[in-house]
Amino acid sequence: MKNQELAELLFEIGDFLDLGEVPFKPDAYKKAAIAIDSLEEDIFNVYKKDGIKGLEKINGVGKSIALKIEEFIKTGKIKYYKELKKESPINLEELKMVEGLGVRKIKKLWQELKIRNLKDLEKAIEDHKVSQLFGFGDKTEKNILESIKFLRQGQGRFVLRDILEEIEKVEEKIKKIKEVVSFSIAGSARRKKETIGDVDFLVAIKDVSDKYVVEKIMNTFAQMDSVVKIIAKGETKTSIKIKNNLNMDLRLVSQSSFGAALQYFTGSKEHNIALRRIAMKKGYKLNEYGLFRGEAKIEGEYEEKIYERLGLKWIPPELRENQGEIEMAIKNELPELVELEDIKGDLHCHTNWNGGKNSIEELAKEAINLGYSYIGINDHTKSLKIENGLDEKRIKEQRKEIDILNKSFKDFKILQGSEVDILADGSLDINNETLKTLDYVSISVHSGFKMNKKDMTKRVLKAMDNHYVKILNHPTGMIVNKREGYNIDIEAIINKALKNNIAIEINSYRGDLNSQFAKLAKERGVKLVINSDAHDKKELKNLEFGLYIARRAYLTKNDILNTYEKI
Ligand code: DGT
Ligand code: CA
Ligand code: CA
Ligand code: ZN
Repeated sequence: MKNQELAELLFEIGDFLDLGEVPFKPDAYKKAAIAIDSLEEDIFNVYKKDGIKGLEKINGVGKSIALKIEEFIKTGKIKYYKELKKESPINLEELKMVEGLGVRKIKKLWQELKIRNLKDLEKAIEDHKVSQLFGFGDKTEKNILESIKFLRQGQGRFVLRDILEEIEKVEEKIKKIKEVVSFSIAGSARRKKETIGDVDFLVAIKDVSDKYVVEKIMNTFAQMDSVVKIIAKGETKTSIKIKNNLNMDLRLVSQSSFGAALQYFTGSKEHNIALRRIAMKKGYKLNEYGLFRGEAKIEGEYEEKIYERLGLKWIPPELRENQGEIEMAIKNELPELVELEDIKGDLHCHTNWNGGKNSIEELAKEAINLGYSYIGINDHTKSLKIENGLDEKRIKEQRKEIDILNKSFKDFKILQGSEVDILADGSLDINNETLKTLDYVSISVHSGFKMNKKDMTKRVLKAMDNHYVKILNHPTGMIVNKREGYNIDIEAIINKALKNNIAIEINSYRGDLNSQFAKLAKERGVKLVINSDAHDKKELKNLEFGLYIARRAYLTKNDILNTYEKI
């Protein structure tokens, strides 16, 4: 279904028009985009059934937008979008990545200071021009600068969630070729790192001297619709660039070397170096073609056997960072990492009682589809006004709805939690009398990010002393590749969690906690909980990304609160 892709495109057209001088029009595009994004039916079907007339029935879609949708359905593109992008002096894509910069602010920056891109913006901040603009101020200028610094650090790296769809498209295309014997994702994407530099694919055919087959595979890869540039095309490796500047490498080997190549190209480099050293000590040579003794190849086809020959248990890719996994594998002490099937429920999702899209019932049904035993409704509380947070009275009303719904389920339960706001002084914005009625209480910081470390730590520690608290949500405030966390003494938080028996969240959307802190928490004996933070039932499945963080943190089933039947 391409609804989302189309919606994004229309929304961006709206953004470009916003920058220009045409009133009313941008709203039309955005309205249409929102309607298409929430359409249950595949837009292709709508068109197939009733053509343009069917499209025009969608909220916000008039004749001119309907024609553009038709073009998208027929060609996968909208020319008008390309034109706008080309004509616009402003690099909207780049500027929108800056936290806190919306189209309105970007327009002002252009009109007043002729800022076209990040570089211009940096320069203007250096000259303290931005803070003088109406609606900006010193604080905004400082925040923008910090965000730019953060962007620069992570520049060129991608969040796995954002590129997964593109990865799967390649996988589908290549696997379809009948001569392909083995296929795997390799590199950091196989290790499920939080951010990915480029995506590596490994393909094996029976024999790489078969030039015809080699050519066929490399062509298929290089000629995919999404390719914007072929960086290099050879017989063993082809590199391409797709949209958003994401690079992909495909390497082709003979099946007899597939295991060795997979080991090598999965990395990490540090892990490989340590492994090669072990091989050398044992009198072997290890490279991407195989494990050799002298000239004789001893293993090559199976990755697991290569580890075995070196005296090691097979190591899950997520652990391959040379952070102690090799020593553990030698001693046969590798942990049995938590699996998706171990997860019994999600304890952080939002309904349409506040900023979420779906009803409680819709979320519950989706959770049942995913095989969960429970779902925890974790709506915001009253201080978070933009999310229409719940006050005591609405929490009570919501309880009634949940109680009624629960009567209709067998072997499944909706839990009423609440994502209670931690106020600046560390108190909670919901009274204890109400907290007592909830099935569990989660707490989080959603404001005052700029506090100093001492005050922020004190604030959260105080909140954790409320004895109804069960879970601390997204404890550092970071959003992977987007926002740095606030200043907080995470060790002090972990110690308090241990003392008060509070679980700490790995938030799948934000990537907070990250794997390093999660590992530390486990080592101290603190339980973690992996949540999706879904605002839409479709996002429940994003819990998988939190699971990867947990696995990279060496966590097992027992370390995770929501692997238990009862929390
Ligand atoms: P990335 O792309 O920055 O997220 O990280 P990786 O790990 O995917 O790195 P990449 O794409 O440069 O290379 C893929 C794998 O190939 C890497 O994990 C290990 C292997 N590799 C690449 N270059 C070297 C090298 O110079 N020495 C060794 N031992 N392995 C290498
Ligand atoms: Ca890579
Ligand atoms: Ca690569
Ligand atoms: Zn939330």
